[in-house]
Amino acid sequence: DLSPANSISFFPGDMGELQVERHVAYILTVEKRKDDFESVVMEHLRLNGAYWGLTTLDILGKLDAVDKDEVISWVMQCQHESGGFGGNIGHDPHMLYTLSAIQVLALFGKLHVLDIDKVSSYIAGLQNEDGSFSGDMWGEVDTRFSYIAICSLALLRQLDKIDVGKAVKYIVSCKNVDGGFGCTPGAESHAGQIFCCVGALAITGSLHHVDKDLLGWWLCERQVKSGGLNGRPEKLPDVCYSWWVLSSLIMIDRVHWIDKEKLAKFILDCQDKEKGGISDRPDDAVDVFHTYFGVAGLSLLEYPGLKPIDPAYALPVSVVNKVILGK
Ligand code: GRG
Ligand code: ZN
Repeated sequence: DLSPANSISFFPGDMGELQVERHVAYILTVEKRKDDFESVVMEHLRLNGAYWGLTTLDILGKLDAVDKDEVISWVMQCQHESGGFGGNIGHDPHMLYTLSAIQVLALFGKLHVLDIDKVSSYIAGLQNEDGSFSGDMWGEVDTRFSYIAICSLALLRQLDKIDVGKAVKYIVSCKNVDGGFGCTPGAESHAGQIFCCVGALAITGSLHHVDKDLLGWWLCERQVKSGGLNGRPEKLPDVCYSWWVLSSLIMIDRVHWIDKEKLAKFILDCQDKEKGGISDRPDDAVDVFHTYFGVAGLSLLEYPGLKPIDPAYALPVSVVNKVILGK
């Protein structure tokens, strides 16, 4: 409920406001810069960066500030003949960038420019005998790639191209006694992998495999004194877990187990109030990645004025409704 009365009681004025205009300006300069430090470091994963930046702009209601045709033409140039996408023009294809490409095209309502059959065959071709997915032709297996395959194919309406039953079975085999999930069977629970596994199970209608109370307990214990969330026990809080942990709590219906107001304050404290952008912790350097997770986290917390984001697809609810439900 975004009605003013509700918002005011939930986000008192002394909390420090979200610097919408400054974050928009920050993202637009990062998108344009070609040769400074952050851009050089990000070169190989620019398609990921484009997804983070553009989704943030959309949540802030400012997607029309970018040249849509220019972005789409660049995205399509990142596609490899195999059907998968690389992080930039001429780079090798990988699941990570293939999802980003699909998400960016979905943001602009342009999924139809894709050869759907070719892209979905690339993704389906990376499913292994045990139901798991590799990230690319070199074979690294991780539940991140299970999520990416399932999310991508659901957005393309091509889930029937893979063995969903086996994919779910593999994810469930990565569940631990603490209720969480790791990157492979037996690997330690980590909030990032939990998002991937819970997201994939949510999209495939398989959340009954999750012990919601047990996992909800583990996830809400991620909140530390400052209000921020960490990704594992004994670790420092970081704004990105406002996405990984919070989205998971929402998907399993346990978000009321954390202090939402304290978390919102932690995120707002990580803003660079002069230059724009959000960092991992208060007073650290900002980057697009944490700007996305901060704004997306506030959207999940129903911060006033932000478009709601879907916790499973990591896209605005309006985009998911159009693509998945045709509304
Ligand atoms: C569409 C949102 C979206 C995601 C696509 C790539 C992917 C799917 C998910 C990545 C999930 C993941 C593993 C996130 C964790 C990232 C992270 C902050 C790793 C750092 O881990 P550590 O252990 O840091 O180095 P800590 O915080 O534990 O000190
Ligand atoms: Zn982080």
